Amino acid sequence: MKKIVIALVLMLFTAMFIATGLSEAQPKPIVMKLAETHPQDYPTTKGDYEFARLVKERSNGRIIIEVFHSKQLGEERAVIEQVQLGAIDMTRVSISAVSSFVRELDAFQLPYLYRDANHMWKVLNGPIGADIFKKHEAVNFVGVGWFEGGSRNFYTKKQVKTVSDLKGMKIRVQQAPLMVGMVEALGAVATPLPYGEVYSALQTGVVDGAENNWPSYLTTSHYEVAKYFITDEHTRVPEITVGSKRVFDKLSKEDRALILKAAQDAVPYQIKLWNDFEKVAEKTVREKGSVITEVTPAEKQNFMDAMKPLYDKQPAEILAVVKKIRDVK
Ligand code: GTR
Repeated sequence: MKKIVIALVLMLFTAMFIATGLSEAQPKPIVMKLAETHPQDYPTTKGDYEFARLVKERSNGRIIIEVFHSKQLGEERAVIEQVQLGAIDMTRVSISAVSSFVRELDAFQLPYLYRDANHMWKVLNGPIGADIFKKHEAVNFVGVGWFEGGSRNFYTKKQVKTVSDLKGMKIRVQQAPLMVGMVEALGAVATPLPYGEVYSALQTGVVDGAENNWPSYLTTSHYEVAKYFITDEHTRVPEITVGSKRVFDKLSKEDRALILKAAQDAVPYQIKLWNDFEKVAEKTVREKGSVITEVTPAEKQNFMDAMKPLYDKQPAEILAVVKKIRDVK
């Protein structure tokens, strides 16, 4: 009996020894955390998962991207600060949120800038997009990839039919100086707030309205507390994935290239999901009782005219990029 026990113990030790040897032979995977504000089934989150899938597949499981959706790692601004420090590896956010850190991004989010989504994608995928990614490095970020974010519209507790109806209204904006300026140009009172605080701010009347795309208007349930939506389409704000330069600098050149290419290759899938969900979101909020004011071309022109002074306030460097963007045909 004693001999059997000794033999078993010896076998156990041998097995443990072999297992340790094996795990030493196989290097631990590189695990990267990616923070996302939206829920698990939102088009940007699904785009994050596709990006992660491509990275895992192409690196044969050596690089794992873990997606933390639904603000599990915090609100966008706080998360971006953590990415800058290297405590979080990557985040998918709106460029508005990053624009307080990379001011040159203002050139990409001015109202009525792009002719349409195709124009925006040509800009982002071309040299102007590559250039702004490079600018991120000066403040310890890496521009990883772009995603589609549609266009943004105002929605309010009281019906807005014309741009002048917005005068004096308290409107929630993202925590970005340009967005504050944009709403102020309309004679409204800009209230910058984190995304997660907007529902209760609308509900309690801290703000009279907000602005966003159809998918966000639905998934945040803002339509429950601000049922008037006007299709003014004032901005087209790209979504971006930013990485931490501190983290990316530790990767090999090959791994870095693999990650950036995977981010790019996840885009067509995300755009398709976006376009489909945008329609579903619009239909759903209409069914739930939102009152949609379609702007006439003449009224849209009034919105454009009201926001023009914002361009005049931009520094020359921003206006130079705006010109380049407009020249992209
Ligand atoms: C959404 C965007 C989010 C967040 C949000 C906001 O459209 O996808 O990343 O920036 O807007 O308004 O805060």
